[in-house]
Amino acid sequence: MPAMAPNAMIRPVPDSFDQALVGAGRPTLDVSGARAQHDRYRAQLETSGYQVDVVPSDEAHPDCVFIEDTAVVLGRVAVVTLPGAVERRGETAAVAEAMSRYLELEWIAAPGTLDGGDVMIMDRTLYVGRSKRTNDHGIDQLRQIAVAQGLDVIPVAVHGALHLKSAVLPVDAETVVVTPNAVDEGPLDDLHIVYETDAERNRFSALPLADGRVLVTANAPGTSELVANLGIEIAPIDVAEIQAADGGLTCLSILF
Ligand code: CIR
Repeated sequence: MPAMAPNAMIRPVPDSFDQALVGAGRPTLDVSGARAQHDRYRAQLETSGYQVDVVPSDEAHPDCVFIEDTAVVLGRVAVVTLPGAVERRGETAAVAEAMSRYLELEWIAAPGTLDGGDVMIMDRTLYVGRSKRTNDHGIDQLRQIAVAQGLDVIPVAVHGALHLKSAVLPVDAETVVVTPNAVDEGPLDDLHIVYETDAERNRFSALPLADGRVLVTANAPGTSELVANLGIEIAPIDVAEIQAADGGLTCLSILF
């Protein structure tokens, strides 16, 4: 029997994207630019071998393109999150319905909050950011689901970034690129760390693709070169309009 293609679930950029949440100030967000960049991101997923599944976007939720935050896939289970930002809680229902066609569902419930951008899976370990969006109740609920599958959960305090994966990006099975002074690095002891350069602070993001290449943000060439020096084939992509709304490369898809 031929192997099944891995799945990538994405959500298109809504017209309301210019109202997306941003941490600092109110930058002008370019909806059509973000959409063009998202189209190229989708093309990269498809070229690399992902079967791409599109959840319709939702004008009532300007941040819905950041689908990663709404569900975490652990084996045959999709854990539907309770996003830390109240404005984003209505994003989960459509993703849960789409996920239910493939996987069993579990749910994070109040008072727990969890954003998928805080969950980094390395082999059998889940590193989970304790951040503005993810609290200890959310981490405990995720731990219960993870432990049932033989997975470990290690909390990581995030103090200088929106999510754990805003500042800690896996590029291979044991290497992460880390933004200095953004998270408590103690829990990352078992991993090989490469540091984002100071000149490119908060610009580097990465997503390992299905064909072994690693998608990297085009506006962080120096840090990307450090990754390439590890023998990793990098594929730069410009997602500056997505980054303007505090997003990176992981947040635009759920891979399973
Ligand atoms: C937010 O503030 O929730 C969005 N504007 C950005 C979310 C980015 N998500 C992610 O990196 N996982």
